[in-house]
Amino acid sequence: MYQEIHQLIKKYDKIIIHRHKNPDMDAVGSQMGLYYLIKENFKDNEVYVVGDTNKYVKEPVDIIEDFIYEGSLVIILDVAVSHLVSDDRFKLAKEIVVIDHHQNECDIETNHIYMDVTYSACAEYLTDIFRNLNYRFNDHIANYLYAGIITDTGRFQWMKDPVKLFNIAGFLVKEGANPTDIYNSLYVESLESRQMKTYFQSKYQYEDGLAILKNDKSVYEIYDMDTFSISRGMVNLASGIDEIKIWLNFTEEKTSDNIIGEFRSRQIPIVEIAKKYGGGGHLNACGATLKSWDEVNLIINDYKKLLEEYKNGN
Ligand SMILES: [Mn+2]
Repeated sequence: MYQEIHQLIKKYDKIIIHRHKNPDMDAVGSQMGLYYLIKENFKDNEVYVVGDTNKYVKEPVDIIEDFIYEGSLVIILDVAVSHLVSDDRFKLAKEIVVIDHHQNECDIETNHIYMDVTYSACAEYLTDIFRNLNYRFNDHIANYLYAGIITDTGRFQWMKDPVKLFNIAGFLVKEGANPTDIYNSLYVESLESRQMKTYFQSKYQYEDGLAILKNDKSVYEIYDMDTFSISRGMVNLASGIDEIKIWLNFTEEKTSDNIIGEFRSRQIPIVEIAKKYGGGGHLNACGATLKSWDEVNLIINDYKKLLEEYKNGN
């Protein structure tokens, strides 16, 4: 079933791996995991990793010229919407493979689309594909893929198919992933970082089952951090509260007037509202880029209505 992917990797000696902008650990873990998988199994292939960087990107990405794309295979991971792909030169490739586990429609022009929402992480999907293809793994590959899985599942809290997921995670541990080391590198934080979270936690507003955090540009005067670390990094400070069914974090970008919205819920599907505002993601974890605080208030109202419907036994 995945032979086509293998044939493509075999056919092309030049492969460029893309993933989504503002990478999370699943995007980076998938990208680097696949990079080392191809390197481990096809020593002579030219393989590149490209994209924007942040704290999750621990190894340098490749800075490549346009001509490298000539006659190349591009593999796009953890995203299937073209404007969310980091580095839009993927269009210059000879052929494109998309591997993703999100809920979105794929608008990237290619016949090689692998989208399966029954995987909780792209890294889980990749592991399954290349395990089935009998590729050789090593501990470096396994650690990257395992890190993608534990971050996208919130340490095995949000699982689409637990039996499949634990099986695949177990496979990665057998191949050399070290969960304790990964946990320590991802979740032990500085005192400053913990104190900062306390600040954001205290700024959440709670009303009628909804938690709302709004960060305008003044936040950067208090904390000099990137937008993503606040939007994605702080949204789940409101998770795990019995009365709160949906939690929303809105953060004005440092370098534009756009407002990045991150939305989460425990049970209620919330992705349709994100899509209505041009965003997307998963059923219970999604986001959208809003143009103004007025638009933010519109989306908050939509989520209030959704909660009302839910309360009335929808
Ligand atoms: Mn993912």
